[in-house]
Amino acid sequence: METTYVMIKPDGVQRGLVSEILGRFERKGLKLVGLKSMVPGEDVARAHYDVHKERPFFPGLIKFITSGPVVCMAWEGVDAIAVARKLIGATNGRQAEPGTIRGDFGMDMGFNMIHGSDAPETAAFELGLWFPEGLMSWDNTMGAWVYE
Ligand code: D4T
Repeated sequence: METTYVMIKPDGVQRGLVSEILGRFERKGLKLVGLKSMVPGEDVARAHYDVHKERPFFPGLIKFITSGPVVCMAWEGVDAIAVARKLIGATNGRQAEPGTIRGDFGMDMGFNMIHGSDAPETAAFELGLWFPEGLMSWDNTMGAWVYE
C-alpha cells in the first residue's frame, strides 16, 4: 500500500472541475485518507516547489499556486503514486493522452490543474507538508471489491 499527495490547483477550482477530478480518483478505487481546501500561503508553496526554485518559471508558479483555493487530497492504494500519475497524464495538457485528466481538460503547461507526487520520498515529504495534522485511518468496505 502507498499513499500519494494529489492537489487540484487554482485553475482546476476556478474552472469548476473539483468534483470531476475528485470523482475520477474515487471511481478508480483509491481510498480517500485526506481532504481539505485552502488558499496556500507563500511558505508552503515555496516548500512544495523547492526543487524548481532556480527555474525561470518559479516566481510565476508560486504566484499561480497562491492565487486562490487548492484542494489537497491524500489517496491510498496499491501503487497509488504511479496510478495517480497515470490518471493525471503528462505535464503539458496538449501532449497528455485523452482519458487522462490533463488530456481531457488541459491545453497548457502552467495551467495543468492538478499535482500528484512522483515518488515515495516526495509523497512522504508532500503529505507531511500539506497534512501536518496527519491523515484519516478508516475501514473502507469497498476495498474488499477492489482488490481480489
Ligand atoms: P506537478 O509537480 O505540478 O504535478 O507537475 P509535474 O510533476 O507534471 O511537472 P513538474 O514537476 O516538472 O512541474 C511542476 C509545475 O511547474 C509548471 N511548469 C513546469 C511550468 O510552468 N513551466 C515549465 O517549463 C515546467 C517544466 C507545471 C507544473
